[in-house]
Amino acid sequence: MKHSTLSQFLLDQKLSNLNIDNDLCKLIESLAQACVRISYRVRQGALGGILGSHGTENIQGEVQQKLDLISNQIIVEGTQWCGAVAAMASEEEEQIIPIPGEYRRGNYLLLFDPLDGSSNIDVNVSIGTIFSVLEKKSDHEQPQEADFLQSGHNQVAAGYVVYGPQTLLVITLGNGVYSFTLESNTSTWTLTHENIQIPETTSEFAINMSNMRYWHQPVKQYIQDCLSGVDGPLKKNYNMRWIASMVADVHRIITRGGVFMYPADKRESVTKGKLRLMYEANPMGFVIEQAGGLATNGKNRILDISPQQLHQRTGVILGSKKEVELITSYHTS
Ligand code: P6P
Repeated sequence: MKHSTLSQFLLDQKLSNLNIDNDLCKLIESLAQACVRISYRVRQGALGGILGSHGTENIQGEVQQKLDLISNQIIVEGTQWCGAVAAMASEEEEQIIPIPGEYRRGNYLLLFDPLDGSSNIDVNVSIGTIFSVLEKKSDHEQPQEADFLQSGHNQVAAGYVVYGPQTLLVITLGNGVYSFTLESNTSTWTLTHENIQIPETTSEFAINMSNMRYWHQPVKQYIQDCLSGVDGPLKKNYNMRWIASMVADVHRIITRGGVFMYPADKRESVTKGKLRLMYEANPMGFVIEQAGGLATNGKNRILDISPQQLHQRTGVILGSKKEVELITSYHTS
């Protein structure tokens, strides 16, 4: 594999795929450079005054960390000028974000969770940025929220950046999943993994076990069967991981297999799930499917969910194809 840069990769993708135009390449490149700046701020930690709470709440009623808002601003300011975006939507802002009048508007809608895993910021555990790109289908000069409410199978690009021991950009443009490693001294994204494929089977699940008393029966039964090990109905011993940063858990899964589960449960605030459909479940679902895995809400394909609200939540079960199929069988039997 020739170690090409993100720019060379995007040019190759554009030359080999008519659906990929200059504007999409410009959007991805400006977003990737914004994430270089986020990576720098993340690594500053206490030296950069970025730790701790901002003292405000987002639309979800969650306390916003300083780095949530810093990252949000970096992405907005880092992409609004590129001429490819019609409007944006962020986990951190209730309303859609228009493009200021001085910039050319393009036809792409950018949705993002600027910093996922905020509870891990102050304890130096991997966090990430998640992004999704749709095309504006209407002829609205100024996009409206309704323009964003498209099913995940309409995405033209999606991916994430994980700020961990390495800073990695993982992206799909609908033709496979590719990973780039940031060379921070030169701010260069270098292609280091191509056509990533998730192992179809696994013996590793990721779920927050402290919520067990709230789970519906299918999830409870599946986890109990996993814990029964080689003497139980699944006839193998399972391992468990839970990082509480979806980006880090998903990256482990596309690297070595596994399943990630944040199901809807009996808590009033989680009856529809905890994770957000438009800028967490949909982009991760696109990446997972492009890498040969499956992504459901327990019963239905995530990418086929028809969104009703910008910040709506969904249950998420995603990862190794055969294990997600097994978990689905617990929900449909
Ligand atoms: P819990 C982070 O806040 C997040 O949105 C995901 O990244 C993560 O998987 C999940 O929530 C963790 O939730 O309830 O275990 O803290």
